[in-house]
Amino acid sequence: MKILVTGFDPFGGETTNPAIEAVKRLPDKIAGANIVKLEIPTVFNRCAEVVRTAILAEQPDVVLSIGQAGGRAALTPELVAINLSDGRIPDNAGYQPVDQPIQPAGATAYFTQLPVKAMVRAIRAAGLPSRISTTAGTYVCNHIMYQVQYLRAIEFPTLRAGFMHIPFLPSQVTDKPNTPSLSLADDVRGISAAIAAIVAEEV
Ligand code: PCA
Repeated sequence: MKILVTGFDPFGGETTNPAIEAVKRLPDKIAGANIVKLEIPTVFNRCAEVVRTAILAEQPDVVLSIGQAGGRAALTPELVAINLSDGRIPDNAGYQPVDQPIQPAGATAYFTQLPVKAMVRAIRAAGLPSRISTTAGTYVCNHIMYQVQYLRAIEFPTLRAGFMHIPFLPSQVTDKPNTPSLSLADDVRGISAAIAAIVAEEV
């Protein structure tokens, strides 16, 4: 089994993104599955092409994308991606969509194929906070989750795909009062536990 794990680069004025930092530190094998790591840009009109190129090159069974959700206190596997982009801030290319469909002819929403409840259980069993999220927002993270599902619908029917948001790192909240954070080591442990749950549920 091969799992492509993607992580976004820093955005929104931050100098780091826990997503790519944690993805880079994952082991090359988790629960027997081969892990392929990919950095993707926080750019609406670019990130999906980068992932598609990697899917074509690597032929993964699963794509798990990781992004930062500043302010969240837990690792949160996302249940659903919606066909809408609405940026609170511009992306790293300066583009800020307002009320834009991602795919004008696409489905309103897609559910993930990943076992989100089992992922939450596995992360909690590793001693870390986790819950299912029912919204990935309307920024680049929802966009990539939706676009990978759309690619699955039109081009890669056997692919299973999903998304998980993770909190800020402690170094990102030194000047942000009452804002939760999680260490990089815990991010790596939590993502690894979630991946082990995905491998265990292989159909
Ligand atoms: N988080 C953003 C985009 C990139 C990232 O890591 C989001 O939640 O949409």
